[in-house]
Amino acid sequence: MKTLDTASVRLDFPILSELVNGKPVVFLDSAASSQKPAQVLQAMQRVYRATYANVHRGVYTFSERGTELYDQARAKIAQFIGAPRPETIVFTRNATEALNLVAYSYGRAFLRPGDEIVITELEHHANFVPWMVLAKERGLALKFIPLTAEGMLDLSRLDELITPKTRLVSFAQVSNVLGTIIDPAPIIARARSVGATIVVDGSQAVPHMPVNVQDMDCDFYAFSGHKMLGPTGIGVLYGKLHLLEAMPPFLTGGDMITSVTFERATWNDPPLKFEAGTPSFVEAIGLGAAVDYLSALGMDAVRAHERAIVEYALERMSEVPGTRIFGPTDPAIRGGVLTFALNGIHPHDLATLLDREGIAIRAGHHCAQPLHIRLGVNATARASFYVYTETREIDALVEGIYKAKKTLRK
Ligand code: C6P
Repeated sequence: MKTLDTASVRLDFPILSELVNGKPVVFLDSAASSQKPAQVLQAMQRVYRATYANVHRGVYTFSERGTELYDQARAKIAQFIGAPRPETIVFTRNATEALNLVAYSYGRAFLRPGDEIVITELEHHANFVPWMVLAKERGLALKFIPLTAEGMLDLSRLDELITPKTRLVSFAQVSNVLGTIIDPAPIIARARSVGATIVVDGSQAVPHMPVNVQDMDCDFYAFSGHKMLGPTGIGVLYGKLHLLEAMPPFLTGGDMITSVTFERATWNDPPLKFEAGTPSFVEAIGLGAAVDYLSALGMDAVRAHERAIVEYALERMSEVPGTRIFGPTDPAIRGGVLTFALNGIHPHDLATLLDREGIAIRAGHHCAQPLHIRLGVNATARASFYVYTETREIDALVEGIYKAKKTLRK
């Protein structure tokens, strides 16, 4: 298997040579949003500089070229996640919008009072609040697969939780807080056996490991471009074609219709049925370039690199007195995030002190408040890793933590 040469990877990321507070930046917040390689920036700049015009509208060269590049980006993304055809890829603004699209369109059309939705206790708000709102509005029950003390899903009560009343099951493939990598197979098998629709939040999976939506056999799969080296403003919803065909539109307006009279309108076929208005096509082209970049690195190599980094980080952080580390300690089932709490130091204070050293980590509830209620803490600190992360940056983090402890006399 290929391994990552981080020294040469880092040369592709201009931002990594910036200084923060006079120190070389140590960027440990890629789970929130990743940095972008020059290849992505250049692909987008090429469109703006050489062939920019709105897509799907003009019969002139710039517009036709833009449309072609947009279509190519869709095909690349389909291939990257093992989707059967480009029409199953709907471009959205981000994962949040993709999940809302399913809740608003599929949920409101096909779920009935008394039906049940099953999610898990570790969800990000993006895969929690849309189901909670839908459940309250439609008189549905919302149930949760609980966590074990180690931060895994407790599947021992799966048959009790997912029953013939369950119409939809949704879960994150990788937790943005605990790093837990969920094995989708047993949950999907149980959901299939009762005929429930399966939605997977792949926001923290697609950027970091090989994903194949057909092998997984989910019905919908959502993720964001900005966490996988792509630009902001572009996300993806994969959906099985017969479901996308059966669903009503989410947003309406230009581009998503075939004809409009004073009395009625008819809808375009998927995916355009779900892409009302001028799409973020330059961003989609940028995401296509990000997918090319990741494919050239090899997703097995990306995963192996992060596994090694997280293993090193778990080791180094467990040496720091007064540290509580959340999530599985086995790097084989852990993505590239390390969430922790330090005795007597608020995560925001720690993040502020680390910033003085040029180190960026995230502090807070990471948009997973119900999970933090389960963990019994208000806030945590989180370092997260990607293709450009080096072990010396983990060393810098640990040194920074010791310095913060000294400053705060802890
Ligand atoms: N998590 C984090 O720092 P958007 O904001 O739509 O691009 O992604 C939402 C989302 C959905 N699911 C999971 C598992 C996520 O981690 C995220 C985004 C970021 O953890 C920002 S809150």
